[in-house]
Amino acid sequence: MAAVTADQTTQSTSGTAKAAGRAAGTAPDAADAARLAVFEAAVAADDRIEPRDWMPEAYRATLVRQMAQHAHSEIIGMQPEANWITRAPSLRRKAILMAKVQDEAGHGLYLYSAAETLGTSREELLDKLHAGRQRYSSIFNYPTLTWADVGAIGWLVDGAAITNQVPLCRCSYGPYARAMVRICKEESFHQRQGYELLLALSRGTEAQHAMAQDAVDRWWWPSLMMFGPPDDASSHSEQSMAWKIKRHSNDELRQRFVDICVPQAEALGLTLPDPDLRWNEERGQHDFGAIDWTEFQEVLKGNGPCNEQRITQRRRAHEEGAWVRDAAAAYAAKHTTPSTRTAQPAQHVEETA
Ligand code: BYC
Repeated sequence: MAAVTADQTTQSTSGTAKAAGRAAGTAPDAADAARLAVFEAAVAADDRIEPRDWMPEAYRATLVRQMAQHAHSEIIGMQPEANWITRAPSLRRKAILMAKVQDEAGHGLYLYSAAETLGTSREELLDKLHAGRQRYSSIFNYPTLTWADVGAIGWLVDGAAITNQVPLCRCSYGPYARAMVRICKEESFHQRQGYELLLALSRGTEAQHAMAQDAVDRWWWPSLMMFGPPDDASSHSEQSMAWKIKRHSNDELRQRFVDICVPQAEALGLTLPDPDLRWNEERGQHDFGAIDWTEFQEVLKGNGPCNEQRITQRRRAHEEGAWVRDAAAAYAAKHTTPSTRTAQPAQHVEETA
């Protein structure tokens, strides 16, 4: 482990807690304890941990796991909606949907870049996704059967994502928190487009209303599963909350989402498919029915309706994109920046100038 040096005081989490770490002794154990104390004090003080700050390996590994899963979800999440781009019912709807799917590719890029600051490359993360060694959100293993599914994804899936992600803007790891600020702004637009699309269908013909209701019936429960297993079965929550990576538990955020959706469903003129859903005066929150956690576990094991299709398509897209990566690398090698050039041997600088 690198020693805590004066250099660390120049990092952006340079609160008093961090500065105290400079006093670390020379004995390895004492130095380790001092570094950990600095890290823990920074987290307790709501300072941001930045890439060059010392951090426990388990904190780094947890961030890589969550951020990689998040990035993978963004790019796999392009598939169900892209399925409808060519069949959007108007030019306006097509343009909106294309922009949304493109935004999701962008979110994936912000997140892979943020994960790279932890010392892991995008190639490595993609290899793990393609080999089935890292996860992506369960929600994207469900099919988009009708045009109304595009609306239900926007309203419910992006709505659930915002509920989960707004607290991540205050995540203790700086690059992840900053990426989330921009992502949440765009997700908010995505959620509104889905809501507006469903509203148009709900107020349309009887068949359109039925199509909207059917989409909500199919997406409601999987959207609740997006928040992860119940708190008593969540293996990572306690530690992630202690590190302020997560600010709320899975169940807290799920409850918040249900409470937000109930009045929105009423305004849409649609019904949430849960006979047990009702306001609980005492709790000041809605009670809702039992989630089918067996279905969730099956989807996580790869047995959801579209797991196979999604990962096959992802691997194919990666292989077909090889020429783009090669071209980008060749272009970058040709157009090195001035700072890169000074690092090259003189002969090379002359050749590329
Ligand atoms: N799906 O201990 P837990 C989007 C796994 S994309 C699959 O509670 P944690 C969008 C979990 O990984 C937005 N796996 O975990 C894009 C763990 O497995 P391992 C996606 C899940 O991390 C395109 C195990 O279950 N959002 O918005 O503390 C179009 C135990 O769980 C899921 C994010 O990724 C799941 N739903 O909490 C439209 C948000 N849930 O690793 C929209 C960032 C749990 O032990 N991520 N697992 O094998 C998080 O906030 C957290 O990682 C979670 C889970 C709340 C999801």
